[in-house]
Amino acid sequence: MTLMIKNDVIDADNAVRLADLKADYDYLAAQLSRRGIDIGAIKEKVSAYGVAIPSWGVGTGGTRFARFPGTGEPRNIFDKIEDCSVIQQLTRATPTVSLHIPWDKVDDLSELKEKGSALGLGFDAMNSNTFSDAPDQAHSYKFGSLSHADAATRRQAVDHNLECIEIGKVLGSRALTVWVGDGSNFPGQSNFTRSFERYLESMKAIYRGLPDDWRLFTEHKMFEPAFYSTVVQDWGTNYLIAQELGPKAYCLVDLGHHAPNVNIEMIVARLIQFKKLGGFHFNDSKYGDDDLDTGSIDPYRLFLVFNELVDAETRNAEGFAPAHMLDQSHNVTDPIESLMNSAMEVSRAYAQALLVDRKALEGYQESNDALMATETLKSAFRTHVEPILAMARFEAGGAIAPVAAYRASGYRAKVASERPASKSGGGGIV
Ligand code: LRH
Ligand code: MN
Ligand code: MN
Repeated sequence: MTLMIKNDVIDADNAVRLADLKADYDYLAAQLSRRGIDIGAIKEKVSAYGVAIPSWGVGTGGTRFARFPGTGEPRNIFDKIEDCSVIQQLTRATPTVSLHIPWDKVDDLSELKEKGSALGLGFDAMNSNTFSDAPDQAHSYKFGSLSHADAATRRQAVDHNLECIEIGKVLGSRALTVWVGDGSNFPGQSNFTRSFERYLESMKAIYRGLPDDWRLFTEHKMFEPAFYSTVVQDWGTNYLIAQELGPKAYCLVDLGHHAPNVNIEMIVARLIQFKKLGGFHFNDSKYGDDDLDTGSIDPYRLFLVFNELVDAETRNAEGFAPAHMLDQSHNVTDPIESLMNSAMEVSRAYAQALLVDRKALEGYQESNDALMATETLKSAFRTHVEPILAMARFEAGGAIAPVAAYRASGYRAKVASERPASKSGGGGIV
C-alpha cells in the first residue's frame, strides 16, 4: 500500500494526545452507560461509516468572480487521488472517490484503477458533465443538454453519460449521478412541459444503458446556472423522474440545492418512505448553493438529516442504502483540511443521531409531549462525541487530530514544490 504520509508522523502526533483521549473516552463511556448506551457499539458503527470524496473538491474552488488558487494544486486525476488518499489515511472515514468526467481526464483506466487500489481507495458514483462545453465538442450546451430543443445535442449528452458508465464499469463504480444545468433565464424562453418531456426521453436512453447492478441518481437543484427556471428544480420533479425511469433510478439530495429554510430532513424522510432516496451530496450553505464545508453553518440540520437516516436504519427500512458523498468548493482553505473536517462532521452527525433514545422519542410523540420530544433530539445532539470519532480513527491507524497531523507532515509544502503553481483568474469550480 502506498502511503502519502509517513506513519511515523501520525504516530508522533498521536503519541502526545493518546492519554487525554483515553481519559475523555472513558469519561464519555461512563456517561453514556448511565443513559443505557454502549459506547463500543456506537464506535463500531462509526468505524464502519464512510463518505466519498469528490475528486473536484481537492482543487481550490472559485466563484464566478474569481478563483484564488492555493499552492500544490493537483494537476490531474492521479494527483487528485493522492490528495484523497491523504484524507483517508488521516481520517479513515473516506474510503472512496467520486469522479467527474471530463474534468477528470483518464487516458489509461487500468492505470487509474491500480493507482486507486495501491492507495487503498475505491471509486464511488460517476458524475457526468453536460453543464459546460468540453473543448472540441460538436454541439454546445449553452441552451441545455438532455432537454435541449435540438436532437443531436441531446444525443451527444446521452452518449456522454453512457461513456461515463463505461468508464465506471472498468473502475468498479456502481452508480451514475446526473445533474444538468438545463433551464431558462427568461419567462417564455422554454416550454416547461416540452423541455421536461425531452429530458425524460434522454434519461430513458441513459437508463437503458445502465447495468443491472447499477443505480442512477438524479440531482435536483433549485436554480443556477439557469436563473428563471430549472428543468430538475426540486425533489418533487426528481421523484417524478425516478418513478418514470424505474427501479434503478433514485433521487440524490445535495444539501445546498434548496431554498434557505426548506425542511430538507423531511424531504429525506419522504424519499426514504417511498424507497427513492439514492444518496447525498453533503455541504453547507447560508444563501444558496454555497458549497461551504459540511456542518460549518448549521450542524443541527445535518444532525436532523442523520436522525432520519438512523431512524430508517434502525427499523431496517426496505431498499434503504443511500450513497454518501461530499460536494463542496473550497475558496479560502486548504481543500484537504476542509474535506477532512467535513468528513468528520458527517461522522459526528451520524454518531450523535445514533445516541437518540428512539423509544423515548416515540413515547413523547405518541403523548404529544413536544417539549420532551425535541429535548430528546437535543440531548443527543449536545453530546460531545469527539472521543468516539477520535478513538475510531486511532484504532484504524488514522490520526487522533487529522488537521494537526496533516500540518505536521508538511504534505502541502511538499506537493507545492513538485506541482507547478496553477493559474488564478476567472470563475469556475475546477
Ligand atoms: C451542481 C453540483 C453537481 C455537480 C457539482 C460540481 O451544483 O452540485 O453535483 O456535479 O455541483
Ligand atoms: Mn452536487
Ligand atoms: Mn451544487
